[in-house]
Parts: sequence; C-alpha cells; structure tokens
Amino acid sequence: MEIQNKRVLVVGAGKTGTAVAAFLKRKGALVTLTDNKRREYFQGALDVLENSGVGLALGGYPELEQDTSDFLVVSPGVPPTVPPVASAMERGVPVLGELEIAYVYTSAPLVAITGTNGKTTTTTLVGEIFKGAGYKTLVAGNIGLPLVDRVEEYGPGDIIVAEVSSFQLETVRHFRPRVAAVLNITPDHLDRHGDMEGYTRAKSLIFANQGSGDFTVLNFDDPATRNMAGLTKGKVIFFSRRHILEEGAFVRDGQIVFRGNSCETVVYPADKLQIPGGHNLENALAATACAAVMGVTAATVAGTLGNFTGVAHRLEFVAEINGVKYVNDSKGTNPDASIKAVEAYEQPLVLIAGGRNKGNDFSEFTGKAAARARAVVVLGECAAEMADAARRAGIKNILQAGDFREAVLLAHRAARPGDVVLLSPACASWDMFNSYEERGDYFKQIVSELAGKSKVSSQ
Ligand code: UMA
Repeated sequence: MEIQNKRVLVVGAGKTGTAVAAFLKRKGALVTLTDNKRREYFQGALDVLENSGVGLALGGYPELEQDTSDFLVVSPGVPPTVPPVASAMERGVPVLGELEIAYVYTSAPLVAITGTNGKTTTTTLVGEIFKGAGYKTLVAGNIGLPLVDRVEEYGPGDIIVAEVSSFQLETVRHFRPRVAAVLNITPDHLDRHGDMEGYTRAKSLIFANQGSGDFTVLNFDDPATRNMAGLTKGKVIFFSRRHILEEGAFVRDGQIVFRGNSCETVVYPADKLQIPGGHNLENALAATACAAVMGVTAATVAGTLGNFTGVAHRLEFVAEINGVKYVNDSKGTNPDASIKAVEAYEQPLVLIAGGRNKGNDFSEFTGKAAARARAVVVLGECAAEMADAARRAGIKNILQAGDFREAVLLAHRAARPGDVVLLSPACASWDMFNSYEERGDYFKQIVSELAGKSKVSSQ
C-alpha cells in the first residue's frame, strides 16, 4: 500500500481515528483528522497529533468541494452515510477501515473472531491459550486496542488474536485471517446494517478472502453461522455444544473434545469451566477449535480453560452486600447478550436494563427475565419501551430511574438477601456514556460505595 505523501482523510477522532492518524502520519501520509464533535470536547487530547502535523477539522467535516483525498479511513462507529464518506464512495475514492490498514502491515498469523455475542470473552480466552503455549501474542481490535498501534511489533513466529466487529468488517478489502471464527449471529446493529441480511453479509466478510490453508470456525448450533459453511473457501471447522461432530470441537459425556485429522483428543470437563452459562461453553468450544487448528496441544488448551475466569463487564461479579450479589454485565448491549446473562442465574434477579436501543425488540428478553425478575429498573432513552415490554411479559415491579445512579440505588433497595442485582441493559450505553466500559465502571463505583456504607453501618 502506497502511503508516502498520500492525502488521507480520517473520519472519527476516537480510539481508532487517533491511532490510525498517528500511524499514517508516521508512514509519511498527509493526514487530516475530522470529527463532528467540536474541539472543546477533546480537551487537548488531539494536541500531540496536531503538533506532529496532522490537520484537524473538528465540529463538522471539511467542505466536500475541497476534498482532494486519495483515500479515506473511516472509524467503525461512523456510518457510510455521513457526507464525506458517502461522497467519497460516489466519486470512487477508496474508503478503508483501520482493520484493513493494520492487515496490510501484519506479518504474524491472524486469528480473527466475530459474532454477535461472546467475541470479547472468546478473543481474550484464545489470546490466553496462545500465551500459555509460549507465543508472543497480541490481543487487539474491537476489544479496545486498535491493531495499528501494535501490529508491526509482531512477526511470522508470533500470533495476533483480533476481535472484529461488523462495523470494522464493512470496509475490508484484502483482510485474510489464517483462522476466522463466527460465534453466532442474532439481531444487533440493525439500525446500521438495515436488516439481518445486511448484518450477516458484513459478518461474512471475515472469511471473504480466505483460501485453502485457512480455517473458518463456525457454530454448528446456530443456523445463521452453520449456513456460512458453503460461502467460505477456508476449511470449515464446526463447534457444537449440542451435537457430536465428525470433525471439530464438541461435548461428549460432559467432556470438551476436539476431533481433527482423524484424531480425537479429550480436552477438558465442561462442568469445570469457571465462566458460567451455556453460552460460555460455546465460547470455550470456539476457542478450543481456534487453538487446535493452529497446533496448540490439548494439555495447553486445558490448562488455560481451567484458569480462565472471564472478562470485565461480562457477568463480572462485583460485590456481595447483605446477601445480595451485584453483577456487572454492562457488555450486554443487545437483547440476545442480556438473555444469556439472565439465563446464567437461578436466583431471583433485580435487573437494570435500558439505554440506547439499536433497533431491537425487547419482548423475548423481558419474557425470559419475567421468570426470574423480582424487579426491573428501566432507564435511558428507551426506558418507556423497556417498561412496556416488561409489563407485557407480566413483570409487576417495574421501577423507572431518572439517571444511572438512581437506577443502581433503586435496585439496591428492591433486592432481598439471596438475590442478584444484574446490570445487563440489552442496549448500547451511548445515550448516557461514551462506552459500555464507562457504564460498567460507574456501576462498580456505585456498588463499592454501597458496600463501604453497609460495612460502616454494620460496625
Ligand atoms: N463520529 C463522527 N461522526 C459520526 C459518528 C462518530 O465524527 O457520524 C466520531 C465521534 O464523535 C467520536 C468518534 O467518531 O469522536 C468515535 O469513533 P468510533 O465510534 O468508531 O469509536 P472508537 O473510539 O474509534 O472505537 C472503535 C469501536 N467503536 C465502535 O465500533 C462504535 C470500539 O468498539 C473499539 O474498541 C475501538 O474502535 C478499537 O478498535 C466498541 C464497540 O462498541 C467496544 N463496538 C461495537 C460492539 O462491540 O458492538 C461494534
């Protein structure tokens, strides 16, 4: 890729845009970074870039008539409909993403993981397995670290494990991971992709450039991903928690088993996993498949599966206060993820849900929650919609919160010893926070305050 002296417009000055602008600048490009937020919003965070010679166009995009960019790099959260991107596409100016730029500079084998839910857990787990196997391993991508930041530090003998989102995949051209895993596909981001067909099409770009010698790891139990088997040129490796497979990762007699190249290995007892719920068993099976096809031994995989306790913001235990457990599942940003969270517990739940709806229907989520919910605290932009769905599901105790802190306090008051207070919003955080991490961290902060107060009052 010729970058020296190319004029590049980078759209979006978040994590991706700032990383890619710095990277392209280092490679000798003439970079302009644009964002619809005003300069004050960034509070000096872009000063270093500006001082290095990156041009800034903030509080709106540069005038289209003056745009002479050779190509655009668009951040994942920026839809292709925004003026500079739509106009570039119309004029035939290449529109790339950070994932594509990073790929061009990657010399390490790449394991890429996508899916509606479980991406972060599986990516982290796969990263841990490779580290356990002695590889120098980079874990990056949608998980929070732009690949361009670190990709050049890894060579052919190392491994890069990347979480990739449908937003990132929309702009790939040559991206070709050695292993591409699609964990599951359920409705999410339909406001961006239009419908399930568009969303599935974006996800399937993860294996679009694969060939023989590459592996496509697919969930056999999910019809949407099972049907992708006919679309890839990579070797299909299925995983399943419901069926015994001729090849792939599956469960037999309570044991995770991997079968490949006519050879079968018993890997680890499913009930000894420390990450709760059936969905996490699927994540463990997917991780086993990704590692096994790359030659990692069953003993190494088993060692990591046994020690892995999960990731922050995903069914993360925070504290127990007066017999009530507080669990942070801020990463439940769509109904399907939050259904899995609700199903992971047998205790009565006080559920905190709501935020920005990404085009989803909440009926199934509130229907599943109804069986366990002592109360549901609704909040955020779609509070009324969530409350309505909860009412229709037969939930009697619905509490409306004016803000996030009030939501946690209402849940705290409603809970009885033995209950679980579960933050699993089924919605994006973007109406109240910059990210689900910020939302989860704030939840943990409020819970810690409550735990502190309860200690003082019991002394
Ligand atoms: N912006 C515009 N115009 C727009 C929209 C946004 O200028 O029309 C600007 C915003 O003002 C903001 C910047 O773009 O300053 C934000 O860009 P971004 O939304 O692409 O966010 P980044 O900070 O670059 O973070 C992105 C991913 N965010 C999204 O895809 C929304 C992060 O995934 C990822 O960790 C990071 O790149 C590093 O790779 C987060 C996410 O929510 C976790 N992902 C979604 C998900 O997992 O469901 C896809």
